[in-house]
Amino acid sequence: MGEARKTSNTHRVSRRAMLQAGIGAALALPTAARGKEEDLVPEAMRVPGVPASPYGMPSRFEDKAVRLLTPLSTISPGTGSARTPLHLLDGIITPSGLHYERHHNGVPDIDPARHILLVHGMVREPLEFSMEALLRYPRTSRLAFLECAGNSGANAAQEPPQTSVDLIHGLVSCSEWTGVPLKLLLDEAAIVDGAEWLLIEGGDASALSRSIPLAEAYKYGMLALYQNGERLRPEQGYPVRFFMPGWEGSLNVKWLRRIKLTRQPTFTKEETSKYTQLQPDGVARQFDFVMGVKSVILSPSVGMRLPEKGFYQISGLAWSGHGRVRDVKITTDGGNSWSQAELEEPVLPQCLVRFRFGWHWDGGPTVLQSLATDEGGHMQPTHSAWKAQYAPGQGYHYNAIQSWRVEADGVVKNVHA
Ligand SMILES: Nc1nc2c(c(=O)[nH]1)N[C@H]1C(S)=C(S)[C@@H](COP(=O)(O)O)O[C@H]1N2
Ligand SMILES: [Mo]
Repeated sequence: MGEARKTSNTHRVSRRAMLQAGIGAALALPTAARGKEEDLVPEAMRVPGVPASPYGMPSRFEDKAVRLLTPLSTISPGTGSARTPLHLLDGIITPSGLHYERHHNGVPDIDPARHILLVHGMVREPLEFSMEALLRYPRTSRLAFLECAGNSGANAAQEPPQTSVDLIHGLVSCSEWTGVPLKLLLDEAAIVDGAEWLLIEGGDASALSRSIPLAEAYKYGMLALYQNGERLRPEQGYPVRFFMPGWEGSLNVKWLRRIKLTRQPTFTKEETSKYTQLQPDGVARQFDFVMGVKSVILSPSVGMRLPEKGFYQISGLAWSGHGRVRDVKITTDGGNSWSQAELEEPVLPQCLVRFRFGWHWDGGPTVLQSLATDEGGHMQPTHSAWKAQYAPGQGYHYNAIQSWRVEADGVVKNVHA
């Protein structure tokens, strides 16, 4: 390095800019390039590239950015989940091919030409919608996260898992969803007095079904047909899914087949045997729909190793099912002092928000945490405060502050602080 010459002015400028930005030490190396300019022309400029393709794929050098598969059943191989590799992505949008998956009995292969959506029960006019008909209704779009109620539940364990941030927190993703407002269909079917709930059923082998209060579903529910600009992926519920921004994943019924208006909740298996939260007094919370405020530092995170002391950009995601994230505070000294992270625009309700924070690591052991508050004033609890709300073993709706311990050798560990 000592022999290398600094060859250009721009190089010095960017070094100075980096220093001014607080990075502390520039990471780029002074160029060792010498010789004639044409000798420096890279190989890719000397031969024609490959032609255009019908559907683009990521670079072959990005083959690590894939979903992490976690099958839950050997009897039923389609049952399980696949997590989003959150720490390998940036911004707030999850590419459709990396959206997390959670299937209770595999992904059905549904021909949209034969799929029918039924609206019935307490309506004056029970209706059947072909996909062709549904696609002629007015649509709206919105950016929103989707999160499984079981996301982050691994942290509810006594011993914090030393796996990866993606395996712990990767059951959340964020897309632009486009579809038909539910209220258009309900108005057409004409709701009968006394209807208070909906039963929403999927057309897969698990017939996943959930009860949802009519008032909220009428206001915010969407029949999603498009995701990130293209028709839904089969894994996300093609040809149509129910979408309820900010509400727990399982309510967002995929391969939507039936909406039935009812007086009472139906008490399906997904709201009795699953997706309830047992409390210490033996009473379970049921119909706990909204995903709480949460944040997680993705970089650095468990399993990584900081190569040396110096500048790091702490970066992560925050979200709340209640509305907008108001602020994210960061501590880099185990909670002794807190600073505001920068929230990157757009900051939308029920949407992932990217936060960033510049940090100079002095090389000593420390604990990093992020703490999100939403516009409703909801704040993430500590791990022990979260645990105190529930019976042991209850792992749904885990939204406690995530603590990462940075060891003196730079290794990052998951700790319950
Ligand atoms: N029909 C049907 N809908 C379903 C499921 C399912 O197995 N079948 N899984 C639910 C659960 S538990 C979650 S978390 C989300 C996952 O949606 P995704 O696979 O698009 O991420 O879909 C929900 N909707
Ligand atoms: Mo879920």
